[in-house]
This record gives sequence, C-alpha cells and structure tokens, in this order.
Amino acid sequence: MRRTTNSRRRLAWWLLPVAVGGALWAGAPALSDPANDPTIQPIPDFAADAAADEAKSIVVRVSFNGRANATVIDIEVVDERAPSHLGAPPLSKVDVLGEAGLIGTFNDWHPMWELGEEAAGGGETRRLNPQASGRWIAPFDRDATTIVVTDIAAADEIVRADLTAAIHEFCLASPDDEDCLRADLAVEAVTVSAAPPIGLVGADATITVETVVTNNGPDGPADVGLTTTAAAGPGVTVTPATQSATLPGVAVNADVTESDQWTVRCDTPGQHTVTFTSTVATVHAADVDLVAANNTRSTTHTIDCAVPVTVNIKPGGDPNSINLGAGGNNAPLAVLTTTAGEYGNPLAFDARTVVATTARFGNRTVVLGGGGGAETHDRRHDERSYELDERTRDADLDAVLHFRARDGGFTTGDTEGCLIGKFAVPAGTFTFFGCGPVRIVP
Ligand SMILES: [Ca+2]
Ligand SMILES: [Ca+2]
Ligand SMILES: [Ca+2]
Ligand SMILES: [Ca+2]
Repeated sequence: MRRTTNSRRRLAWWLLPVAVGGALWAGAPALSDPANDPTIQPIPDFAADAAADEAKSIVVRVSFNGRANATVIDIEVVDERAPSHLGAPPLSKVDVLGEAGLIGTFNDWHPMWELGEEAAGGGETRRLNPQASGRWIAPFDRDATTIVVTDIAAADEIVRADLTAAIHEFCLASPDDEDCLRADLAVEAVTVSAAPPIGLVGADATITVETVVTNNGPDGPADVGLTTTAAAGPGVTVTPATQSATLPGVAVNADVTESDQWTVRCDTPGQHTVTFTSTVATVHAADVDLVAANNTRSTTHTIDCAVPVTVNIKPGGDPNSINLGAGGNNAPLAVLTTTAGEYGNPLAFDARTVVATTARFGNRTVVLGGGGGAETHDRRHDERSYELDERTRDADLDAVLHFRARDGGFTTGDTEGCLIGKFAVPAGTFTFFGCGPVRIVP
C-alpha cells in the first residue's frame, strides 16, 4: 500500500460533499450555515483527487426495532465513494470513531421515516415505518473502529457498531489496496535467556524469555501485537499465564527483541518443563498478514525443582570456621532430618535418603554450576546430630558428611557454604539444596 497521510484522509470528509455536489434533499434546511455552503468552501483539487479516486465506503445495514433502536444486519466495505451528505436533513447523526477519537461526522436521513403524499393538496407527509430497514454510508477510513448513529430529535443512540471486522475482511480480500497494509509478521526466535540453575520447592524464581520479531514486508512499518503464553507441566506454576506487548512500527526486515520476565514457582520436586509460545498478529483492522505459518514459535525450558534442606556446618560448633588450609581436610556437615515447616522448610526431609556420592559442598555459585567438594569417604554417617542451636539433638537420625574445604571454591569473603546433591526415595531420585553460614579461614 501507499500510506496515505492522515491529513489527506481527514480532508476527504470535508471535500466529499462538494466534489460530488448535486442533489440535495428537497426538504433540506437552507444553506444559511456557512459550513454547508459550497460557495465559500475551499475549492478542492479535483485533478489530484480524481486521479487517485479509489474512494471506498462503509455501508452499515440495520433493521429497526424502534425509532432509536436498530440491529445491525451487516457491515461492508464497498469500492464506491460515499454519497454527499451535504444538506441532508438533521434526522440522524453519524459519528465515525477511531482509537484516537472522532474521525468524521455528518447528518443523514433517518431510514425509518417514509415520505408520503397528502390526499388533499399533494403536500408531503412523513411517517415512521415500524418495519423499516435501512442503511448509512460513511466514507472509508482505515483507522475507523466504531460507528455511532443518533436520532437527533429523540437525542437517543440508534445503533453503535464495531467496524473493524468489516475493514479487516475487506483488506484480507484486497491487501494491496492503498488503505490496507500487507505485512508478513513473523516470530524469528523464542529463547530462555536467563534462568536459575535450579528452583527450590516453595520459592519463586525468575525466568527471562526473549522473542525476536520481524516484518517480512512488503509493507511497513507495521505495529505488531505479540502475545507470549506459558504452559507449565505438573509440579510447577508460572505467572502470569500470558504476557502481551505491542511493538510499534516494526520496519521491513527489522529484528525487534521483546524481553519478558516470568515467575516460576516449584510445587513438587523433580524435573519440570515450561513451554513458552510467542505469537505475532497485526494490530489494526486494515493491516493483514497473509502468511500464518511463521506467526508462532515455542521453546521448552526444564527446571530442576530441588527440595530445600537444613544443613548444620560444623555440627556442635559456632562459628562454622572453614579452614582452606590443611586443617580443613575433613570438615563435617550435617544434613538434618526435618518435618514439614521445621526451619521454614516446605517439605519433610529424611536425611537418610541422601546419596552421599552425589553431594557437593562449597561456594553457592560453584556448587550450582556443578563444582564443589565431594564427600571425602563417599559415604553417609547416619547419626543424631546437632540442631542449629549447636546444643540439642532430636530423636531422628541425620546425615553427617565430610568435605575437603579447599575443594569448595570458596573465596575469603564468603559467608555461606552450600550443599547440593541427590536423594533417593521410592518416587524417584531428586535434588536437594541447603546453605549455612561459614567463616572462611584462609
Ligand atoms: Ca506471518
Ligand atoms: Ca555449626
Ligand atoms: Ca530432626
Ligand atoms: Ca536429628
């Protein structure tokens, strides 16, 4: 399409009556209103207007239920210039609205009124036909969204109708019309650009999803509506379910990246998947995308939901000094057996299910990245260890593990040590994770 400027399109509303000229309704009011007087209106540029006369109209057909109550039968865009409304009787008022407000307004006949002749004298009479149907014809405007028709004398709205479906249908059928925009919008890529290495049951994590959108043309720039939905399998909840954005004015062959953040909460332990699906669509009724196959893409992300556990580094000792020298060759650590709710843990945990060979201890980032120190003896010592008060022991058995502190990837400023590993229960093997305070001794 050749994009017509707004000013030119708006001007057409006022030139129309003059350009068409001709028949005025017999009962029209005198042209005392200067706005209705063609002799003092600006002279239109007929040559330019005629050469580019691809004028179209929007025809709204209704059936009447009452003088100020009509039902839309259909709405259609036709390839004909709208008739002049100059001098039309002020029976109905037609307002055409767009997203930005009023586009144009004119007075028109009320189709429910019928003209008749008086038996004597041959004068005209008017009466309301209760069975009437009729139509209003407005000049086409690509930005039109709504038509509102008012019965002027009754000061009552006759009908209000959405024009966008009719305009979209016209542009789908005539995508190369100068008022239509034909753009092949496409989702080029959907990727998870940032996500934590694990999730913790009961805690929120943030995942960032990037969608790359383009406009393959031929027309542009085009406003692009982008909708991304998150579909989570069992055991994980993603909010919000949907995020939408309008990417304004995407030029032909431009890549535009939209980045959205999603909150993921692990509900149960294990590997859970979340699928993010992005879809592009045109935003305006007069914009059409005739290639649907490239409008949607998905990506699936797997999150490992770990069970949070309580660890007591150096059971019975406080502070928990971690000696990075030879003195830290066998640093003990207890994974406590806890009930649901104890120490704020959402799930009960039996430390005797810890698989010792999978345990890694060290700096948080290091162990989440797959590093850290391994259990020195590759085995678990089940014993009644110390609670976090370092003085009391409860009745259940806890898991005591030993690590070489210098394998933990600690740096001098670290104040926490973290443990990650697997635990095996009848339902399967899952990840656990817990941290405790440390004092690093270089
Ligand atoms: Ca497309
Ligand atoms: Ca301790
Ligand atoms: Ca316990
Ligand atoms: Ca215990």
